[in-house]
Amino acid sequence: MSDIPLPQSENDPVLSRIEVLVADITTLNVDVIVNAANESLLGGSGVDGAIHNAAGPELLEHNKTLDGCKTGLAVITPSFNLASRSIKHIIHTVGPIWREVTDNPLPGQPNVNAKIGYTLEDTLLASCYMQALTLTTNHKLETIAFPSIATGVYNFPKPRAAKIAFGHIFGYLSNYAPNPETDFPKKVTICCFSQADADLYIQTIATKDDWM
Ligand code: AR6
Repeated sequence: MSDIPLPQSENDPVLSRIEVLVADITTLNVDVIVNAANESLLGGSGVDGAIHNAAGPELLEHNKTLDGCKTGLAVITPSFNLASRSIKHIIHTVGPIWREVTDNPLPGQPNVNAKIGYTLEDTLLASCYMQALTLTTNHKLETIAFPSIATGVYNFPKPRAAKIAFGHIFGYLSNYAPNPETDFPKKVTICCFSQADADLYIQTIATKDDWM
């Protein structure tokens, strides 16, 4: 695992609460980790498989009692075997499957998303981050780690996903949890699974004033 210093983080009180790591998310020392799940919540490959393996079969049994989770929404569960580390909870969220051409989400009406320059997938991915952060606030959890949701099996373009992820994490902390003494979460980890992904986030953050 490598801890990567962010550009300008010393001078920016919000940026100093965001870190980028290269790691297996199940090994982190945080209160809650986010799972990039599918709508069944019954496990899969990628980070979902790693989290189910590490949490153990009780997680699957628990999730069978839930009614799944729609794309863009999030649910919180116990962490089962991961509690032996510091991880107390898992937030399962379902990222959008990337499609090159997005259908109009409201047939017969103007496609508002397309007109203002973002796709339905962008909105749904943003919602994953906002929902997970809101659960973290409501459950008073201090530290949360995100994988790069939807950028594996679901094929969301990585540079686009990095902007959405960082932009919404930064925006959420700035607007909804500005005081780390009293607000939750206090710290957000972006957990990458390769150095190349981490480099992309560092670049995205370094150029944030150009695109945010
Ligand atoms: N720790 C951190 N990040 C990881 C890990 C790990 N252990 N393993 C993979 N990644 P993906 P998606 C990264 O495919 O695109 C599953 O089958 C990976 O490199 O896990 O949202 C679900 O059940 C990538 O950057 O999730 C769904 O069916 C990121 O995690 C579907 O895949 C997300 O890749 C969800 O697809």
